[in-house]
Amino acid sequence: MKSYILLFTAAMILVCEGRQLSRCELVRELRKYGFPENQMKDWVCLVENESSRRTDVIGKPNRDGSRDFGLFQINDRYWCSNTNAPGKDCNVTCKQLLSNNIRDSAVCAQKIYKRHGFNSWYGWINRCRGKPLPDITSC
Ligand SMILES: *[C@@H]1O[C@H](CO)[C@@H](O)[C@H](O)[C@H]1NC(C)=O
Ligand SMILES: CC(=O)N[C@H]1CO[C@H](CO)[C@@H](O)[C@@H]1O
Repeated sequence: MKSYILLFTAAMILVCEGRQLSRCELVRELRKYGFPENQMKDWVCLVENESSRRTDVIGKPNRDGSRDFGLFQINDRYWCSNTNAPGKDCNVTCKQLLSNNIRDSAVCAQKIYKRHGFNSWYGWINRCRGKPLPDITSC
């Protein structure tokens, strides 16, 4: 019983460590890392649908067994390394992409965008492309 309580406590601490940004906090963070204003609503929509603006989300395994990490749900097949050493195309560990400091995630997302555009993200294709985008006028 005791060990269950310990496990539960540990799990809660892990759950609570992550941070859910408000929509305007997200906009502020994205501005800080130089995301262009004319793409802002698309990025907000993308992040809302990929991670609900939570920094610490690890997605369910994809069909090919790969997983998606963090705010932008970045894939470990090509972009981040699941070892302790930074690697793959963004030269980061996947764990770094779960940090409350979104710097590494932001830089990596911009790299992905540069290469493939928003079409890299199913969350964007399915829920944002050609659809009404989130209102950020008050941010
Ligand atoms: C990857 O990042 C590490 C530091 O995290 C750095 O030492 C290394 O030079 C980088 N490698 C490349 C190819 O940029
Ligand atoms: C699941 C999810 O987060 N869906 C969101 C996708 O984006 C639209 C527009 O911002 C939201 O309204 C949905 O809630």
